[in-house]
Amino acid sequence: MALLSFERKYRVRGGTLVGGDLFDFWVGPFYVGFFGVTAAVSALLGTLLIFAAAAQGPTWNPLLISIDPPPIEAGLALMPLNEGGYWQVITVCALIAFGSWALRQVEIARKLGMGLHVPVAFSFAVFAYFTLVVIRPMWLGAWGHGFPYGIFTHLDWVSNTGYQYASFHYNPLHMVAITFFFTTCLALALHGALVLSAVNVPKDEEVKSPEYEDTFFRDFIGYSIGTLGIHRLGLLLALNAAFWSAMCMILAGPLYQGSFIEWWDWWKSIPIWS
Ligand code: UQ2
Repeated sequence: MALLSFERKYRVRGGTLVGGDLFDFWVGPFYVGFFGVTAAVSALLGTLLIFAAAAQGPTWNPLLISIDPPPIEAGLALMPLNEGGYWQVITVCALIAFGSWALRQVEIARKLGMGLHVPVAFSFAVFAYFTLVVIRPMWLGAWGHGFPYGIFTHLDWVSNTGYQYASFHYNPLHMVAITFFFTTCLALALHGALVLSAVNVPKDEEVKSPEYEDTFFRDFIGYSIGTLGIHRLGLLLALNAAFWSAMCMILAGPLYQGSFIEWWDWWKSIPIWS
């Protein structure tokens, strides 16, 4: 791929965390870096292990393939490949790949003198995955509490894990997480619509300036959060959605084992109501 004219200015040396100049180069449009190498190797190895594990199973139907964690009885032991070991090494590969991906983002941000918002944001997603497959299983004392790597089987896991606590929609932190997801959608819908309404103008017509965007919302609800503010809000909402998703799974199991419907009994029985 040809170097775009403006790319020369941005393809600058340095900013690496590891390896100095050794991996400081591009392959086509992609920056490599030390963590590009570790990401590629761990992603490739993890994918090959998924195929190897699938080959041990009874089906190649993509919907039915499942790579299961060890049985609960195995506790936190390292297991032979066919007894949950594949799941364990695939999980390690995934975490190395995700961690490398985040650190590669850090290197690119440093190279360009930008903030670390992207790697920080991505890390919240990795943290949510880490919570499900490492923190919660270790806290509960068995790798078997991790979710299986399969299309239908991970859905079964979500369903079964939910019903284990009677009704997961009564999990208060699940409520918080969902509220952040919904508000994220509201904010992105508002933002996308507002920007398009100002910028996606008919041919030969001049685009509207940000003052128009501000004015729309001042006319509409008496308040505009501003062009920078909406992005701060969006990031805050999205990070909270991921964070409270992880927290609701730490609540369910490690911190609370009963029914989430009954969890609310304290609220129904506080003296204010009687
Ligand atoms: C805004 C603004 C933008 C926006 C949006 C708003 C000019 C282009 C969408 C309006 C957003 C508000 C009032 C906050 C809504 C609050 C929640 C919790 C959804 O003012 O500045 O920039 O895109």
